Amino acid sequence: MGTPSAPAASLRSDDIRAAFSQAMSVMYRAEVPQYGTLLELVAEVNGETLGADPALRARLTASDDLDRINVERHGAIRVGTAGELGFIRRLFAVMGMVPVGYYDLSVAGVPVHSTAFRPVGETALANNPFRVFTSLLRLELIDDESLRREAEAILARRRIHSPEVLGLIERFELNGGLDEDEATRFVREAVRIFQWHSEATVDAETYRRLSAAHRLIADIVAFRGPHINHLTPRTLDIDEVQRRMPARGIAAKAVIEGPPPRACPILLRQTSFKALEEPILFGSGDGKVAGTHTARFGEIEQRGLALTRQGRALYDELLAAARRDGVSDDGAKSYDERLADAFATFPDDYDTLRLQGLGFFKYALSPAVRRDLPVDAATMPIEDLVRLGIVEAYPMIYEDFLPVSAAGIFQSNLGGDEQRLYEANTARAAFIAALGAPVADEFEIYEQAQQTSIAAVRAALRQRTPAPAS
Ligand code: OOG
Ligand code: NI
Repeated sequence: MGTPSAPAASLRSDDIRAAFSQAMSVMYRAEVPQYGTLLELVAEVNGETLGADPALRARLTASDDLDRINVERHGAIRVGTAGELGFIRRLFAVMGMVPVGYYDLSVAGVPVHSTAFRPVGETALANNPFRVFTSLLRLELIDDESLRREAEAILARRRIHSPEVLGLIERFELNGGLDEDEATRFVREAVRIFQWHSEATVDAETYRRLSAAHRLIADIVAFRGPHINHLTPRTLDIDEVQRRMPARGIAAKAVIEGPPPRACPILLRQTSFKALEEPILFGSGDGKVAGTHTARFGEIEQRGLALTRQGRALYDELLAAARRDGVSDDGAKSYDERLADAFATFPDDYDTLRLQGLGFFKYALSPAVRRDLPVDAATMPIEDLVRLGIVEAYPMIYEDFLPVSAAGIFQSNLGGDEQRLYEANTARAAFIAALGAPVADEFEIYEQAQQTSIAAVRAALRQRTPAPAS
């Protein structure tokens, strides 16, 4: 095979991803107007937060994070079959989004396992960090064998994409790019895959049985495609947005998932508004019956420092301690109080977080770096350079998701305490086979970005210091 060459006016994957993210947002805003209200509220609070905190603004500017915040969001979809997941991987690859991480949600009573498709490179993330939390239904967790067979047969009959979008993916795979016209058509067809269908593909009785097995199963199996079930803008102050939601007529979930509020935010905090009950039609032809389906919602997130494995282990341990008695507010202390108590021992200043190896940082020459550097600057330990003010350390933003939080988000939108007990077997190998590619390890991605920034600092220092005499 010859060397593939991109078309003359090739659009970069980053641009296609940005256009797709924007088009999804426009579509979802039209489908779920409360999401639009949420966007307005988030923009308002972000503006106020930046205005009141010049240090935050400076830090976000220095780490390339400021520009992306207003366009930043994630979405979530749920697919039914291995073939659909493999297709979705190829679709997202066109937009520079690759699978990162494996989330087994069966341990939390949700019959899916998931990954996050997202950009990985530093420039790509700065350009547009759009991510999609993607779940695959685990039909093998349906006990009732005849229902399982039926669900399989229903899913086998559907095709979630148009021939046109498949053709464009193949073109991209062959040429390594799409021209402008192709990219426009690609975005249009890609968005269509995730649109809402108000007509179920099954009759009311089948829907009821699927739903009785698990409401998520009905949401995935009973429709023509994997509708986007939420989009999530990024806020700089999730507590404030949460406080202002009721005044805008938004019913927020009771508890914010993730770590407690902190001076130095870590990982990810999330909350959502309750899913809407939407009218749908069951059956076909003359026999259509009206009903409702509850699946789609809005969510907000606040992102903080990416933690190392060690930092993450500490997070998991403290979260488990806070949740030992559940997340309800009854008892002597509210959940928020128990959470704050549990996290009191988690260092809350960037220097300590860095010196104890709990978080990932990006290093850069200090803007105020002087000319008279120590001769051995290029080989000094990075911490010495930070201490001398030659190098600055910027917290790296967490780009991924949290399984316990994700389970909480799923549950809050299924209504009540929709939980089944599933065996905690890991189906990771099956997931990767369905995906047709390995999932990247999030910790390795952050580690590598940190190392790259250190290498760049050393290279810059070598240029500024005379070569040691030999
Ligand atoms: C995905 C829920 C997980 C998050 O932000 O943790 C999620 C879903 O409901 O399909 O989106
Ligand atoms: Ni989400």
